[in-house]
Amino acid sequence: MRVLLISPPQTLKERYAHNVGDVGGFLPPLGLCYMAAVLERAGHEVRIMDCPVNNYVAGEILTEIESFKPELVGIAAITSLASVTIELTDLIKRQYPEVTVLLGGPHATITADELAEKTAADIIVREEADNVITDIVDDLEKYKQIKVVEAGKVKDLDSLPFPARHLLGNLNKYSSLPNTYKKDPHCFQMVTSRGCPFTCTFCFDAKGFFRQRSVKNVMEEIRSLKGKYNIKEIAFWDDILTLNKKWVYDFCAEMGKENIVWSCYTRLDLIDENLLKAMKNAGCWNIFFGIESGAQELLDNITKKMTVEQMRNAVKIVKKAGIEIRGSFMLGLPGETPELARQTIKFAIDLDPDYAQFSLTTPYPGTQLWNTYEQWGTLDKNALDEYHGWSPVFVPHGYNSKDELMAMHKEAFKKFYMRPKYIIRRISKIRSVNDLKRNMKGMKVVKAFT
Ligand code: B12
Ligand code: SF4
Repeated sequence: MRVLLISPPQTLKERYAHNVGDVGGFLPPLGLCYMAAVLERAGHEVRIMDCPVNNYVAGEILTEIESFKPELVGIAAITSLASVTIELTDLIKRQYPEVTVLLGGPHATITADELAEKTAADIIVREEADNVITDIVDDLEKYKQIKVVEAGKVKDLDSLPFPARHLLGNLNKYSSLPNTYKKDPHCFQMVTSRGCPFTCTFCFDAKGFFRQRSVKNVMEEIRSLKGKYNIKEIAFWDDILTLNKKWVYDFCAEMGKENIVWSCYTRLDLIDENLLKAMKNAGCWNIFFGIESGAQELLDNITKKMTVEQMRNAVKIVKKAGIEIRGSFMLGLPGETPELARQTIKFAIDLDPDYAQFSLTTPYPGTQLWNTYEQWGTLDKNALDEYHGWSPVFVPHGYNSKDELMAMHKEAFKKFYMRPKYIIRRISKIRSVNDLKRNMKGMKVVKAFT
């Protein structure tokens, strides 16, 4: 069967709600690549239209449907693109009623029943579609009757083929934000695990069932990427790469042989000195940590299950290991007042990570915070297009207005990045033309947020 998978249109300006110019970069839709790989393995003909990176809008999608004549079109739905996804679905069904339209992804997972009722979509899949996609293709009529399909989670990640990156065209059009690559702006992305068992109330992935691929399977993918694309750098997109320390040691033993630099995401309570040493020796140069706040009561309100002191100590050992830190902080948290926000900003300055990101708390549908927001503040439930972490859709009771929260957001970026100490350190770390370019791009991003 011919299947077309679509990542819906979105500009960088829409994604960041700030003018980051061409610095933001686009990243590949790995979820669609996984589904495409499963379909190709079963003998189907698949195309992926990644609209954001190619600057495609609805017109190009209709032209592609006209020429490729897919029997099934799958669209990935995230919350900030809910209305775009719905409009696109209705447009395709109006023009090509014979084509089956399938929706999936985080937003479809949460609002499947509503989408089934309010849109022209034929099938909506909850959770990890690589589990069921070939069954759906084999019997479209049956699944159209079922309409909302519960895919659940893939138990054995090793059973999946490697993502079908070859369907994305020239991979050089993808590029990472300046603080997320070291050597190569076109660095590759991978996922070794899915799910996170922690309980942060704002997070879409909370209380997830953690599964991880075997080291052997991950290394096979890395070696095949090296062979095909001569890759020099990888960004691992797992929520918490270091949950299983034994796995990390085994992985580092293999990764150390590859001469590849890499970065990852994890929690500050899932690392220790020896582990970091092994990671550093195996090429890890940068870790993203969700630090969120410097006020203990705010950490408790979101059930981060970590103390401010724990974070302070953990940051020290990451620095000692010589690994760069991307610290993610949140403003507008439940229970926050401007005073507590300033405590977070001060904490960020005290910790002094290599990069700090200050995002605005966004209670995505399906999160615990979405269900309990009234206790904590006001939420604009109609502004789903702005659910991207950079707009004040949620305003805690401790603030007078959205404007006050936005002013705090600017203040955070200014206070953190406009410090002479920070600027001097960045300049002193420049070792190559590449480093210089990275820093100049970084300055542009900061400027957009201040
Ligand atoms: C990497 C990443 C990004 C990257 C790359 C996005 C891309 N091009 O794919 C970047 C940095 C660009 C990004 C941006 C954003 N992201 Co993001 N991102 C992630 C992250 C860490 C990994 C995504 C991934 O590849 N996972 C691995 C693959 C295998 O899983 P998957 O994508 O979920 O796909 C599976 C299912 O969802 C489903 N599925 C997915 N698409 C489709 C389509 C169809 C038709 C079907 C049937 C099924 C289906 O099947 C797939 C295979 O099992 C996730 C968290 C996570 N751990 O998943 C957040 C996550 C997806 N992001 C999120 C958010 C909010 C955003 C932003 C809005 C935030 C921001 N301002 O930066 C923007 C949105 C911009 C955009 N257009 O994507 C939220 C989504 C919540 C929501 N309700 O929408 C998540 C879940 C993070 C979180 N914990 O809250 N993101
Ligand atoms: S914020 Fe991070 S640690 Fe917390 S539930 Fe989400 S992925 Fe897990």
